[in-house]
Amino acid sequence: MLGLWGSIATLLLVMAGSAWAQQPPGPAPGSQEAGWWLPYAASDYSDRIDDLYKGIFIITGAMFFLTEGLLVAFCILYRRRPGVKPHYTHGSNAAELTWTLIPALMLLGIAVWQIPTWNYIKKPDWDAMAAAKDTTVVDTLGQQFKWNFRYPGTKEKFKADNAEYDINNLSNLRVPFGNTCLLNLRSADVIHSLFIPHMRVKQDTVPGLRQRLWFKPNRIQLVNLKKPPTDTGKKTPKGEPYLQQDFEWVYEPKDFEKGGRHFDKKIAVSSVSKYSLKNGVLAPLNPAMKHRMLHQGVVSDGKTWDECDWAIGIFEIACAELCGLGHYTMRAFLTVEPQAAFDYWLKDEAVNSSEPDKVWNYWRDVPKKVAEVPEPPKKS
Ligand SMILES: [Cu+2]
Repeated sequence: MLGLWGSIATLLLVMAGSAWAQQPPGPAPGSQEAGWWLPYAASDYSDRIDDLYKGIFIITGAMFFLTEGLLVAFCILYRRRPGVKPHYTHGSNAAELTWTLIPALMLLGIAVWQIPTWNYIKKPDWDAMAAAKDTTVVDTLGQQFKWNFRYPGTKEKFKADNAEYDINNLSNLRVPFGNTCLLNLRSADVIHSLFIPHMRVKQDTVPGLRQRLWFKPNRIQLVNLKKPPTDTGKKTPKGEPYLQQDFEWVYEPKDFEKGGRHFDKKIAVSSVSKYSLKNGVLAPLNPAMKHRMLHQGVVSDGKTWDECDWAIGIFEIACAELCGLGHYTMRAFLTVEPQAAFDYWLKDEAVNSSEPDKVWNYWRDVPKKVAEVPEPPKKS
């Protein structure tokens, strides 16, 4: 018994040691399919999160079956039998020590094993990241029951005099492919939690505090519009057939540039979701809509459904904190798109943006002292 526990603990310590030695983790090569009931992994560090998840799942799963198995086995082995006298025991210090120390060591092993990944994701040099050329900074404001996004500095960048303020985009987060996305995160009312499952990122946001999170998308989906969707045989909750659109992955931003594999494709870059793709990615398919199309590095507006051959898949953003009765409607979308399409969208929004939503009045620098918190406006 002791030998088994001992070898498990040793294994964990070895795992922890090797993880400790391999920091800092670089970009993961990326697997096509995450498996284990997980959605596709689509960001720089998502494979590392998955490795931790799977490792901890295996360890806790094995422990569950081991302990529950022993419990059932002992119930059967030492059940009441006629003529057999029970043996009374008043505890064993050796046994107590064993089953306390070994799980403690295992937990310690897991704790050490995850440190490099935690530091990589949670403790980057935030200022350097925000200042880097290939970083897109987005202000993100949680509100019952929607996510507001804003791109600071864009008014100045595009010299858009008619824009009242920086672009603010409700429920739609757009990021150029190949860029790091840094989100400044705040809440206007209650505790929310920004969750982007495919990026393997989740961060609570608390009123009065600023949180930051970052991710770097490392693949996007191109949805084939020319192939009709296939029927999976399953039903949606509404009882309709569950359809899936054919798609392929793109790993390199340069594939969309001149000479790249997808340079000549006619790609719809703005649309809405209709069918769900495999593993929860949403396919932007609405024939009635006019699309913005990227073709040979040039974006053109108002294309019809038939003119586009491909479309960009959309990732879902959710709130992972039960934040009120409308919590389940607190949903937004992440579009990772080629740089040219993103630039076009950003400029268009900067020039044509409307008044910012009043909720942005809540956005202010975190006061250093409690006394500096402004008084709420008095109700007359
Ligand atoms: Cu919420």
